[in-house]
Amino acid sequence: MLTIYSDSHLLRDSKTELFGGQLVYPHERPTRAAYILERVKAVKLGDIQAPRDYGLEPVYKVHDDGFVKFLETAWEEWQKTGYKGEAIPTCWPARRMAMKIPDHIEGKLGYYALAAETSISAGTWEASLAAVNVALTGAESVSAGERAVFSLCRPPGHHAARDMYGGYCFLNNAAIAAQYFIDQGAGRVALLDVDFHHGNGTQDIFYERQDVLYLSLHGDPRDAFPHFSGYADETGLGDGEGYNFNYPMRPGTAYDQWGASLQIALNNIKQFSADVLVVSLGVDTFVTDPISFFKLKSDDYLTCGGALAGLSLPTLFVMEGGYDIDEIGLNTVNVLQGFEQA
Ligand code: Q9C
Ligand code: ZN
Repeated sequence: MLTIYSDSHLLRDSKTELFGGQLVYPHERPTRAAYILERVKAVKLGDIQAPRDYGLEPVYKVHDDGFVKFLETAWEEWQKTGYKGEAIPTCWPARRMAMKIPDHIEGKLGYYALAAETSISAGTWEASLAAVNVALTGAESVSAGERAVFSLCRPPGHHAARDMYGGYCFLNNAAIAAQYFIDQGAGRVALLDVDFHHGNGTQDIFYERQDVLYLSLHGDPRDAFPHFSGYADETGLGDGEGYNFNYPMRPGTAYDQWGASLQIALNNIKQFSADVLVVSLGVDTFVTDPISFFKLKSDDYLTCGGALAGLSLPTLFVMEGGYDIDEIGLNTVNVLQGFEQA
């Protein structure tokens, strides 16, 4: 399997994550991608290619103009205030408050953020844009006839909505790739999200559309981030009604139950008769993940990959989360090897 990778992810190296009331070194860190790349090389998964540059046009197809401009300039604006730390929102438009975009960076951060753990730091914009190019280059290769491609994106993307960032995500790599497939003539794209967290951003982007089917297996929002999205009764709206499937699961879920939900999701993808599959691939479902509560084992990722291959669709894997860094290479590449060996 072909892997798309860029060293530009190194530009995203925030020093702070607001976690448990403390500022800690982020779970979402550069070694994640380094260890995955190392495993790709160790097992000789296939060629590794650098991304091409697609510019901002594909980004604007999925994200709001003001939001993109905000991300582009946020770090510079924040630095001008003279604050010493990284950019973290502290004030939000909560219930019954004005949904107007303030001029001051403090207000803009609150307007565009969906959570406070994700600091904006030097290089965040550049790395986020590079991750989009990694996803798009993979999509282009799949469009050109590759059976499956792995886009080793970092930072991740599935929490980024049309006009919101957070959950370690800024631009929605998988959603931008899905839109690219549609623009290349695909009639129906299935976007299956197996990251531990609900991909609220991806759901938001396609919620009123029936050309992109979104399905997500994740920690129940009663128990897990992002807490305000991901319930089973979120099924789509308008034209998109019936084209959004959520499979929330409770703490302690192991592969017996997780795999059963996966089979239901795969059956829904078959019924939809998708032309292409995008997989938002997170391995934070792993038993020893430091921020999650599912109990998947390393071998379960081989089984999962095999099940995905059973759809017999052109497939783009887009990297999302996974924070047990010692095992992230093994677990991620197991999905890809399970897929290839099926
Ligand atoms: N107590 C991704 O996996 N904070 N994002 C969780 C847990 C945010 C995860 C707090 C987790 C975001 C792409
Ligand atoms: Zn996650």
